[in-house]
Amino acid sequence: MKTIRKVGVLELCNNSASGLSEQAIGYLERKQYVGVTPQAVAVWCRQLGYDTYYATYYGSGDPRDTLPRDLDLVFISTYSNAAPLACALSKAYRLEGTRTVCGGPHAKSYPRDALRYFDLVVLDCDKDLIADILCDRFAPESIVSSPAPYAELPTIEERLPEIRASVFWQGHPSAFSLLPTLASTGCPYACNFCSEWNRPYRMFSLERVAEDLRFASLHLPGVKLMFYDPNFGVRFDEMLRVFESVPAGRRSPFAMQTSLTNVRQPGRLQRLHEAHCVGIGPGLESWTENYQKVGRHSTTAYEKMNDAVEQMHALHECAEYIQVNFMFGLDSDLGDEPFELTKEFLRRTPYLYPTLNIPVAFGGTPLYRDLLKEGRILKAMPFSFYWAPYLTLILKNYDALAYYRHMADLYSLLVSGEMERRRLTANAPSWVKAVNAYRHFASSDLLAIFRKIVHRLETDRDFRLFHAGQSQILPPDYVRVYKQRLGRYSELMPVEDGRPMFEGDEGPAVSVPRLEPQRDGTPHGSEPAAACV
Ligand code: B12
Ligand code: SF4
Repeated sequence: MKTIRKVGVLELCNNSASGLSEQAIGYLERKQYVGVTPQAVAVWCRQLGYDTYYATYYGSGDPRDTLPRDLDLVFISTYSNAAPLACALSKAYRLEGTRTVCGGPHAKSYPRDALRYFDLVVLDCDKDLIADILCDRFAPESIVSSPAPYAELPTIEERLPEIRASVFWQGHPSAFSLLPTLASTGCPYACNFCSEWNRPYRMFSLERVAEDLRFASLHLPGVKLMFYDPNFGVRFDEMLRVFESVPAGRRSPFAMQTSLTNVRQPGRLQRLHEAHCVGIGPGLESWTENYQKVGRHSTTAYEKMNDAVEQMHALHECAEYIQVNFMFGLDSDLGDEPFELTKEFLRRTPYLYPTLNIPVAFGGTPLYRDLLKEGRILKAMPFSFYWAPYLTLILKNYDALAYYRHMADLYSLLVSGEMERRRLTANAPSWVKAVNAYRHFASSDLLAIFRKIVHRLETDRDFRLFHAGQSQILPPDYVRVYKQRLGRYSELMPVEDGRPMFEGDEGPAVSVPRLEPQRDGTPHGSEPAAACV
């Protein structure tokens, strides 16, 4: 086997974008969808002495043109919605003799599916695991994992070349650049749809977080930090003290997602404000499901909505940007109520822009296990459709037509002149209004697709049968979208190959044990590349 010297790390932040509007969305939004782990992998490869290339792909051109062609090994990181494209790229690389490794959310959710097309699939990783991969210490076609997620992320300073190459514009930050970072992994809650449901909360070393904050404040003043922690501020006081260690006036603006339980206690929002928090993503998810993370038990859905409005008003006092996530079509949702309550919520909180999600049962979650058992996952639907506006499940209380009519109706309100006027006149800074105006444009695109799907469901029996789980034939409209998403790689990954593999894939059950440490006892990860030879 050829010794590995030249290594690529490619993160797919998008599928192939077709048409101007999709390309604009790729450039304005998906460019920002950059993960921290691919950056960490690139830093570790470099530190280990490999000739390392890192790139992100957000929709335009050929993803392989972002990296040199003569790589010995390429890591491809992907979400499930770009998995068919990732698999096609892996096929193309393998044809040219480049070894391929799949990592990221898709690899964790559906490792066996990914293994059909990659040489190795990674669940959790750390620097030692990456060193082992590069030294060829695993048998081909293995699913591999570190014992736990890495305990330290390379610092912002160490990741600066990757940060410049991804979220900056021509190497410089723009007003919209969000610098991705992380201060913890895992979460104490167990929401049934979430990949973190069984991963214990672990905070990174606070000294390293402090070092990052100091570096950003000195060398990247004013650049917004985006904390990717699944649930930021679980140990609120300890975390906030680190932010407060940077003198007021020099603190970098930051955004994060957190559960409402973390910010309900008196004084916490004020502290966040003073720490220079400018964006909060509180997970509300549902009016009908009582997720523990919301922290307050309301007896009726209406009461919960009222309480949420009050919470949003309080958050608005603290942070300029609020992004609230909802999910519609959970088993607890029934009839018009969830949609009507959301409309009222939106009218009463015009300063925020919501994300209105369609539930997806990702591999490894309790939701996936239950719906797979009940035969409620559309098995012929390729992973390219694992993202709004597509429905990959059979819902309990809505047929597809009723559901899509509700979603189209909700989106009509979201992009209506009435809501646009309210957002423009709401008390919010101009950068927030600009982001919301962009999101208005992207939502209008989604609304057009919702309406097309409603029309198909009304007029095409085969389409209805497919969504009811009574036909396994992917409708021609979806075949077309699938091919568009693969762009020039569609022939390498025909639609039959894009059919997901589910059976026996209930979670990351397979984990190949690490090979023995090196004979001299030195830990993996500390040696330069030449040590592998
Ligand atoms: C931060 C975050 C985002 C951010 C940043 C995205 C990014 N590129 O990282 C933003 C807001 C942009 C985002 C967007 C979306 N997200 Co998101 N996001 C998360 C979140 C909360 C944390 C991810 C994280 O950084 N964790 C910390 C790291 C250390 O852990 P980790 O990701 O598990 O990574 C470990 C391993 O997977 C592995 N690894 C990870 N990457 C790589 C790469 C390589 C090369 C290797 C070798 C290993 C490796 O090593 C890590 C340590 O062990 C997770 C949910 C969660 N609660 O964790 C969802 C999650 C990843 N998101 C999810 C989804 C669905 C989305 C969206 C589609 C949502 C939407 N409806 O818009 C978009 C799609 C974005 C895209 N690129 O296509 C799903 C993904 C499921 C899937 N199989 O695809 C998750 C799991 C949430 C869920 N439903 O459970 N997201
Ligand atoms: S609170 Fe958030 S991160 Fe934690 S399990 Fe629920 S959805 Fe996942």
